[in-house]
Amino acid sequence: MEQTLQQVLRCLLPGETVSGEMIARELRVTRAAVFKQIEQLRALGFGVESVPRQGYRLAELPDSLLAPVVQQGLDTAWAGCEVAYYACIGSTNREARLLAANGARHGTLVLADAQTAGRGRRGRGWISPAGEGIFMSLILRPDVHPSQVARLSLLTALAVANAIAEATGLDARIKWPNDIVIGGRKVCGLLLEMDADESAVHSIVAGVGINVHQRIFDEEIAHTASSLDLLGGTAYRRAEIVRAFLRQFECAMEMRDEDMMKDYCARSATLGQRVQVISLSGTYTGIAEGITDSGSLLVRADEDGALREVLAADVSVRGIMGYV
Ligand code: BT5
Repeated sequence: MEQTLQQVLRCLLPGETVSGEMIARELRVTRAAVFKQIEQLRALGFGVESVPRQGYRLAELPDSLLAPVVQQGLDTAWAGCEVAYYACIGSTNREARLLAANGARHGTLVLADAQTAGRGRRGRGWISPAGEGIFMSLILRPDVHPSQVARLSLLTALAVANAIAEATGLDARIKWPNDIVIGGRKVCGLLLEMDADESAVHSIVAGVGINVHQRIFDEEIAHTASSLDLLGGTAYRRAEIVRAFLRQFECAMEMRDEDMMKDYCARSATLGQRVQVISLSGTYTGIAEGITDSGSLLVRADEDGALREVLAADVSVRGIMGYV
């Protein structure tokens, strides 16, 4: 059903008037089946006009993440080569890992309009209301050793921050290690998961959740979170942001390490700031001075002036003046 819907949409996207008969012939379904899908598209907000004796014409495109909408005009070489869209799913990361285990191609994107069990790090959750955000997971099969995966995590953060900046003009910054913040508010979280053994990475799933249209937030995050629409004072198109992400991801993958790190540092919200490092063994403050190739944060501790390496897995880092 969903498959045919997306195929009918693909026929209509160029904006020309197409006859029901032509669509039916192309998709090898009945005209009645085409009509049913047209009705379904209308119910989803697609403005499909009936042109007497000529057929159907797509006059208005809603803010949809259906695969044909996302892939329209996408000019990447491999990122987003295949898009698996779900109106509602538990977690796109979980689905992407299953697809990867079943041989999904490098560059396959899993996208959802809503998640019921969106995952954050260390067992935390990601609030994922229908139609409000972008919930996506990119499947990667890079030829890298497990020790090089940290680079991919930095690169994903850079690609998302660049994509948000490109699509909205907003000053998106990376809060180490995996948040994207704007004006001190979290608008996006990243979760990379990998399937690897000691010597080889089989697949990596780069999960990205972006708040786009939310105007109200659960109490838990009301003081730290925001959305692109709220910050930009307009209504952004989610598919455009997804396309920008896929493009920026390919660009970042092509970059030399030094250039990527330079761009990452330029987009960092954390570097140069006084931070509080909260770990199981205690809390201390210091200045965030650098980021290593393996993704650790270097903090000059206030108490003894020593440079300490902070691993992403171990700690929370908070700015002294607030969330960032
Ligand atoms: C993250 O974890 O920030 C990673 C979130 C990754 C979500 C994406 S959505 C697509 C893909 N599929 C998945 O299942 N996951 C990925 P962490 O740093 O642990 O932050 C989680 C914390 O952020 C929560 O405990 C909340 O405090 C807060 N939070 C939850 N939902 C939020 C939202 N929509 N906006 C801002 N903050 C949120």
